[in-house]
Amino acid sequence: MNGITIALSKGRIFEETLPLLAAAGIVPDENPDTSRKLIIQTSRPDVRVVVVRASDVPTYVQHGAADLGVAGRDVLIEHGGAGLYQPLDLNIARCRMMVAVPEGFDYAHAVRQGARLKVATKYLSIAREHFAAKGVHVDLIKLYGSMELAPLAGLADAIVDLVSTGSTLKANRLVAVEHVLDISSRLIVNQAALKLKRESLAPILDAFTAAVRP
Ligand code: PRT
Ligand code: MG
Repeated sequence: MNGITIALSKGRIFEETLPLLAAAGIVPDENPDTSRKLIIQTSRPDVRVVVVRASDVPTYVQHGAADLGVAGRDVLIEHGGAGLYQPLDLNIARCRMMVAVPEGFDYAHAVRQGARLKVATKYLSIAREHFAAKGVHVDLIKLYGSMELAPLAGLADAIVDLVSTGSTLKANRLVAVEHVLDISSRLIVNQAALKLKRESLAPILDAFTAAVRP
């Protein structure tokens, strides 16, 4: 493949990357939220978009199946970042990773007592490091989604999840009790592609850099 392949996930990352792509003269032919196509051509014959799960974006770029991608800091930390350049924070899809518990659960008290907490999360590495640094004893339970249900169903005492507006926590009578990380999405580049396709990639990287909003 001589052209450029960009890996994006549908939903917020696709939507919020559109203005940056436009700044590089790239307009996708279709929106993955309404189309079922997984390979989307663009206004530039040499550029295509592949639509993958958010957590699969680093894998496509690492292995060179995509030259570029956009992925959340959460996803990148869990992936580990091997084979990736991460040249640019795009400042999009922003949110916070938080520890949350059911309303009425005294988290601070439980921690002071040295209680062993059951914590459900999709983000095992981030959670492990967070609680280790705080000296909090936890048993981590891996989930793939809907973390908010875990404390309500009696699976866990607490969750580690992403929060943006806070309305999901509120709707499930959970409260955030600890900040773990500020999250935004980064541009990622395959390390070999950066050398081999430098001439075609550099203008796109420059356009993205100029279009990032503080
Ligand atoms: O949905 P899928 O399982 O395919 O993958 P995904 O959930 O990882 O994808 P997607 O598109 O939902 O998220 C992609 C990236 O967007 C994440 O990796 C984050 O970096 C970023 N992001 C920003 C968020 C949010 N904001 C966010 N609010 N990702 C998820 N959420 C979820 C959160 O997990 C919780 O369930 O939205 C809910 C909370 O939202 P509020 O507004 O109610 O607080
Ligand atoms: Mg999602």
